[in-house]
Amino acid sequence: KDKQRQGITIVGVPMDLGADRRGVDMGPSAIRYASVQEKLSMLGFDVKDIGNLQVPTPETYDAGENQLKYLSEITSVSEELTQILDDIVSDGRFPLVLGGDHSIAIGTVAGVAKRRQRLGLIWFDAHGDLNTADTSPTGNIHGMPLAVSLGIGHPDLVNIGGFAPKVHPENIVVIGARSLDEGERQLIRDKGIRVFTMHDIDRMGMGRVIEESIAIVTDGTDGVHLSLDLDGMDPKDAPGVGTPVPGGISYRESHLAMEMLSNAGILTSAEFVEVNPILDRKNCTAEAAVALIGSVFGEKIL
Ligand code: 5AB
Ligand code: MN
Ligand code: MN
Ligand code: MN
Repeated sequence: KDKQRQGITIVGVPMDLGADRRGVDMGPSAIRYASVQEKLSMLGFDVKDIGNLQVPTPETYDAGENQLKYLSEITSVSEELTQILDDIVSDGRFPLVLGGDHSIAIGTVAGVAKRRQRLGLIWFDAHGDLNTADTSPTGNIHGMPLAVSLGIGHPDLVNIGGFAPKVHPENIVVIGARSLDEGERQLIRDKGIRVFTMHDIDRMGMGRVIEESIAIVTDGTDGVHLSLDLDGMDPKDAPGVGTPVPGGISYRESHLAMEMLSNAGILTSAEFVEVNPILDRKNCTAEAAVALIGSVFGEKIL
């Protein structure tokens, strides 16, 4: 297939019900303002932006149960997102989802997994996002989407799209982890999930981390989704995130990762989440996101 002619469909999900801090709902606007569509058109792709999903505003709803805040609202947005993603995939186009907090991955992953035998999943993040209502220190659903995709968590979330699980532990990698809760550590051990922590990245170098990651996510799979939480990057380079953790992936390391994934030609969908313009410096986090998106889609230095 001629990669340069592939269609990309952009969809924004201005979701902030899954996180404690307002502002991440403006992420899709900030990423658009940083010229994502222009960048992709320049690279030769047929780009279509279908706009934003309608997401309820937290002030108009009760958060509900403390350990699963906004469960019913997040469930209905996720169902809708699943359908939209399934349609984009069915049209033969590459879905590019702009967040929004990371709870949107529940719907994205469900939608891209729907018509696949087996999905590979790259989770680029400072966090594991492997909590459940029982282990979460906050009750925020953006800390749970990877667990949910594995079929672990509240049944309303786990069964979105009408099937579960969406991914198998053998085909998942987490890259950039440096803030894990005790329940998440337990789950990583129990399921044998390959987590490349910052320690591993320091020791191995990002090059080897991505080589090993590619082997894991392509082993027996028929598609690979990239779920990239901007807080995986170091807060010096990406300060506009709700849950910054020092000691992260550098600007260049993150680009190397995207460039290697692009060269391998394995990605079939991607999402960029957790950009919070309120906490940002001159939109530099959204600009970093767009630069990374460029690399994902084959932008080269030379
Ligand atoms: B993010 C924390 N583990 O569960 C929790 O930004 C943080 O999508 C979750 O990675 C961070 O609340 C979620 C403490
Ligand atoms: Mn995350
Ligand atoms: Mn995170
Ligand atoms: Mn976050």
